[in-house]
Amino acid sequence: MHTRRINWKPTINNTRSDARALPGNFGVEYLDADVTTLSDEALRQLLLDLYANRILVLRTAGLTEAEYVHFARRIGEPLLLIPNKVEHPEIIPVDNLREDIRETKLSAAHWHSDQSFTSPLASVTMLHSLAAPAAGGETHFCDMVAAYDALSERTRSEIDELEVVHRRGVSIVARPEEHAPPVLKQRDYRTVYHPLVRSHPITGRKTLYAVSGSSQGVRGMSDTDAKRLLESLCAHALSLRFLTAHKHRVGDVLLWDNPTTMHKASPIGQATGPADTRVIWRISLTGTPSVFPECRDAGDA
Ligand SMILES: O=C(O)CCC(=O)C(=O)O
Ligand SMILES: [Fe+2]
Repeated sequence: MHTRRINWKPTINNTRSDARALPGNFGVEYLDADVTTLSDEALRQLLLDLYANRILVLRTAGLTEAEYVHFARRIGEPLLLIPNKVEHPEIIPVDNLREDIRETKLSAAHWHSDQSFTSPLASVTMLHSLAAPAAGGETHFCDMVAAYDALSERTRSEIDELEVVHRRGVSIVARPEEHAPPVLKQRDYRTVYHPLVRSHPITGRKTLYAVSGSSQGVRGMSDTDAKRLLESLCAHALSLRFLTAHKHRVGDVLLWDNPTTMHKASPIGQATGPADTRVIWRISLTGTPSVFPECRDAGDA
């Protein structure tokens, strides 16, 4: 079936008077975002801003669990990764309150794209900040579209058709000190293949995808060659000009587009008081947002 894709816009959208570029290399922020009253048209525009800018920060006065989940469900289908909240299993608490935070501290401190070891992968991930430490706790991002665009034509033609082998665990390009081996469940041993270069399902923009995180090899390539290739693409993508970081403030809802970004958490110690407490509600989504019915058959968003 023919699917239409939305024209990509290269700059931040200024139809909203409260939209402004984030201070780093990329990203956009809405200063006064009432997500509970967004029309479908406003949500389409919000998502186009997200896709064009990779990350979008909504400054809110704070959302209830129900408001947050309702907003998220308009953007995709929540992945029930750790269904430990009885009423709203869509919400994954990310905090530094627990005593044993070694795993929490390191499990997301390596460059990755959420759920790249599964199919479908995560489309948009959202973090709503309830408590923010005075120092540290930023989430770091890498713009994989800009990284792809900056490759030479020759490299692009060499890698355009390659498929990367993904499996949960420590990627062959990871720095072990940044990546604690995850505790694996039976389903995590499954291998999936994702294109190294993907077209974004909504915008059609080409992007490098998840060179770090769960990458274990390249289909049809020796381990040595695959490691060399993925390491060089990773080093390229992690050049300073493609990086930014967001410092969370209470009330922020940070959204990112997993297909076109990698991210990592900053390791943070256990909270000792309000000044260093970090409490975030994470929701990761999959699928195509309902407000883009024309893109429904375009594959993983
Ligand atoms: O805590 C953060 O800043 C990011 C968390 C993260 O990447 C994850 O939970 O997958
Ligand atoms: Fe993540």
